[in-house]
Amino acid sequence: MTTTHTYTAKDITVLEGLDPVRKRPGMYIGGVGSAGLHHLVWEILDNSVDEAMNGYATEVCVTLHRDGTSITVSDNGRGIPIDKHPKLKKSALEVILTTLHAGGKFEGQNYKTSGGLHGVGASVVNALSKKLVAQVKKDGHLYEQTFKLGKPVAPLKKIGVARGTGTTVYFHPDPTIFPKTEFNPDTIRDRLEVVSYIHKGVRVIWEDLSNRTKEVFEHKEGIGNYLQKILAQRAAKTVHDQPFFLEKENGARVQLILQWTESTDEHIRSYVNGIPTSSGGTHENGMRGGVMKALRNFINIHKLTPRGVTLTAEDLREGLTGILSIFIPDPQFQGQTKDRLNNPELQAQVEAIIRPALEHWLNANRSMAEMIVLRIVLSAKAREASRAASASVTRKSATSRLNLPGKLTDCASNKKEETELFIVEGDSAGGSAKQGRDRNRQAILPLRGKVLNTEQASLKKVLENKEIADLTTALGCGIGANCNVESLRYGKVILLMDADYDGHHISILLLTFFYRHMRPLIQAGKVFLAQPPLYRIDIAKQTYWAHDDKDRKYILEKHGKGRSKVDISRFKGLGEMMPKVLWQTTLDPKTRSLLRVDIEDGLKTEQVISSLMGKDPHERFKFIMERAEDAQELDV
Ligand code: 1YM
Repeated sequence: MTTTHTYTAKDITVLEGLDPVRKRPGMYIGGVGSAGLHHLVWEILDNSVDEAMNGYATEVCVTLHRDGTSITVSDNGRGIPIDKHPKLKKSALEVILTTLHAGGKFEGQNYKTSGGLHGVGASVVNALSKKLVAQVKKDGHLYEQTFKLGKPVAPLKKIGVARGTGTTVYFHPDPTIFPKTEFNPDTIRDRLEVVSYIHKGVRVIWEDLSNRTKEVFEHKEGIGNYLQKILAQRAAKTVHDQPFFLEKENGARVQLILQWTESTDEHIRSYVNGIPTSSGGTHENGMRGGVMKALRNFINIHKLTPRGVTLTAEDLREGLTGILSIFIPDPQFQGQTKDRLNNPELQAQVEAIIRPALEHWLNANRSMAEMIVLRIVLSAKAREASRAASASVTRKSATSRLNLPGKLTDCASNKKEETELFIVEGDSAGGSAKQGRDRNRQAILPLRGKVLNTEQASLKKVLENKEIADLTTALGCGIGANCNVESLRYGKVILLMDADYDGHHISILLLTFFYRHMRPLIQAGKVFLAQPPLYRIDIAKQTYWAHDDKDRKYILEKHGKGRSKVDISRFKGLGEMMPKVLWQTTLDPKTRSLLRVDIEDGLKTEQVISSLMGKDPHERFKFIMERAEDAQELDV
């Protein structure tokens, strides 16, 4: 990986100045929203990490300053070159920071795996910063140069003596470019932690002066330590002693660790140049292909398939937990949040690395391989049993209205798109909703009591639960692998729960169910939350509705000041509300507001659901304690 090529100023290729970056920042950093702002940090961080990967730096340090809007990144590498460029009569450092696409690193001689969306480096950060200060320690001296909006304030100066070598870059993004210049400490912290797992042995120091916290990440075992952490978080029991580990370089640098567990889902985290690819992409497909082929081959050669069972790809992947990290020179990201890799050549390349390595490992570790095969066969058997059960639920719901649950009050319209199913809690809320609704377009399904926490139950148990079975029948779209949005019987599915903590709890249980077993409905934007009021506020002769305490405060401040007659009543539950009021405030499509349920960040959603709803109480406790400060008023 390390090359012996040494850099001199003449190696820099000069393309153009920085005006285009300030004119069209989105072209270089993807946008000027939060992702674009953080992209600046990743660009500078990448240079430090590259220096560490090339074997010249051992430590990378990131500091968020007290104002929360400026950052310092430093490393103890060789220091950005400072010799004078022969033609330009400027220091190499100045050329690197003031010219677009400048840098020996892009010429393919050195190892550069730019993690950026566009990999354009430090000059883009400089162009978009109100102020940037670069310091280099080299040959016993400390050098410094300051820039404003990408332009040098003065030439590079020797400002003192220094021990060791290294580079430090301080920058403050330009508020005329970025509407919001506050960095998110959690985003940076999480990224740094991942960097420390992917680059084993590099010490990554994170200092957040805005919250006065400091953390040091250093993992001798790299992604091996990362896997241990994920397994512990998910409280997943492993089915073989040692994980499969691979590290290889052939065009792409690939690191992979795999462990089959007793969990029922697959959990793969993948990264390209240290950037999480939550929606997968060609590298993940290549990995799955390689794993599938290696396993199938092993099973066939050793004649391990039991009679009467066919193994599907899902069986081979059930319970599989792992981390895939690759480094490639020119990543192409796709999707709204740019979290899917789209380089077509990667699929075959990754597959070709993983397949023979895994096959070899399976053959060399026969007892572990047999445990994995046993796990796969078990999954196939469980799948066949639960498919029979879920097919019967789906069949029942698909056949006709005759099988619909008795407590469903259906709507009259046959035009699916205009219809809505309201899921409410309890018969009394169901009664109000039934009377208040638009009979033609709105159907009501009351559920009784707390819904099963589907995160902690097997699919078989989920299917046996009466409330869930009724809901599945009413929706008609099937469940799990059989879920099909086309057969959903309504245009919208709306959760209508009391505006209190119990109501929120039931909403969360239902959302967990939709997320785990009917995710296509969420992905198709069919699931909504209604927003019933919690308070009625009468001021003079005017009535206002407040969804929560914040709303109430706002209304009182805006309309209640100086009024003598202010009357506030709190609804105990939807059942207490007059049907007409429920219609006006919550059901009437002309006046209500609905929240659409969306999966913004797949990985975060997965983490939150498994830690909050899963089996490990410690994770739940940690999550709550970390957010305890945010919870001001608890409704108990
Ligand atoms: C806080 C950010 O930029 N570190 C850094 C950058 C470079 C080097 C060392 C470096 C690279 C090479 C030779 C080489 C860069 N060099 C270039 C360019 N930290 C940070 N540390 N000597 C030093 O790749 O050959 C661009 S960045 F263009 F000079 F090669």
